[in-house]
Amino acid sequence: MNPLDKRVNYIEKIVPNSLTILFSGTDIVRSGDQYFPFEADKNFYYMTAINQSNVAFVLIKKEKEIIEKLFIEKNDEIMVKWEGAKLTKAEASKISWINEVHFFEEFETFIEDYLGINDVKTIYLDFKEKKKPGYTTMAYDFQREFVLKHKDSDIEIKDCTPIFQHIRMVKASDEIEHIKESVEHTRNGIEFMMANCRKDMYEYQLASFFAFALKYNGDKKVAFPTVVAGGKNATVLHYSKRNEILNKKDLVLVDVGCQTNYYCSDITRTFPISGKFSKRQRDVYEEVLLVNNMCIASAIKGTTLTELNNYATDLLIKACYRLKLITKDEDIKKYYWHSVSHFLGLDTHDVGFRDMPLQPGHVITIEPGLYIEEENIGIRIEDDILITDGAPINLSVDIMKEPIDIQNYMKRNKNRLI
Ligand SMILES: [Mn+2]
Repeated sequence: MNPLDKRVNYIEKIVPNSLTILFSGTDIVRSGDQYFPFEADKNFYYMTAINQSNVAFVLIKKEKEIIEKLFIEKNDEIMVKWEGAKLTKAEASKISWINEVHFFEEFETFIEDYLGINDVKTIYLDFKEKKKPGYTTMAYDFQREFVLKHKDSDIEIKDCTPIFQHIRMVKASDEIEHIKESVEHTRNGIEFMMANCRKDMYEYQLASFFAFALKYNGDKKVAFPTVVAGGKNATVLHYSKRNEILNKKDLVLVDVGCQTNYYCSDITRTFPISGKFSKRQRDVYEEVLLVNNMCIASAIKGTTLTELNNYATDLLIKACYRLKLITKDEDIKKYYWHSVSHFLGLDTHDVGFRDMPLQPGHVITIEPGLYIEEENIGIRIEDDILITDGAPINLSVDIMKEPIDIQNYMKRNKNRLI
């Protein structure tokens, strides 16, 4: 689906005689003359497919006409020699399917002139979240200046964030392809870790195999900080220290994701550092795997994430009785306390509503876990699932999770180090 078709969904949801103004965002200083790698605001990217800083997109909805304009930065001759060229007008137009591309320096004049001669009732800005002290974005800056300049204006400023939360939930076929590609890179990285996992290795060393696989196979980025947690470290959900030694008696939990064309994957696998599960580890693992598979099968049209989590919790309670971990239902909180699912897309924790019935095109994770600190066991198994009209499709079906497959794979690769 080209960006033009994505904009159609948005246009249907806004009122006529309105202006929508979206900004890609600014470069953020890391330190000195260094900047963090730039990543465009995801709603802006969704609408324009452009990933460049200091770009504004203006969408005008009249009663019977739509006008779209993009405002990009001019190339500076000196900066081109240092950093390379920014998009030209023609390039920006080709990527975004927006015919009218101007330079950013014309943006303010254009808006003022347009408001001067047209009867605009509403301006949509993307505020994202409640303003925190000291936090600002180009949308907030625009609002502040607008209010100063137009004190007596009866134009209503509306937040378009909720509209994006709705339209981004349903993925088009190209978005699903990007997620699949991202999952494939993650599969490759996880297998690379399984093949090269050795006792007494540091967690960060195991993590480096994932980073290597992503970089080597197409310079891909991680979707979020890689979690590699041995033994009881796996009972910390977003454990990010990665500075402990992997003990041969323990399991290691890897929660990893890749970003491809700005679409994320988010996968968790847990495997034995020695290559072989102990009896107890395997018993707990099989219980989590059962819940993983049952929740995937239940991720059907019409259900909600809240319902899926209630279902997962019920199943995990039963599992904990079988594992002799609990004597009453409430004690499950000691061993499972997160949620079994979130939406996935341009963001790892993508926009969406937990109590809205799932529809075909939604992509969610299924990630039950059990965390038994007193036994140094933390297990989570996470897959990425596409909701359809029929049975759900497990996009990460090729990433092994059966204990026998993991053990055989690690055995076959026992000589691999890289
Ligand atoms: Mn997740």
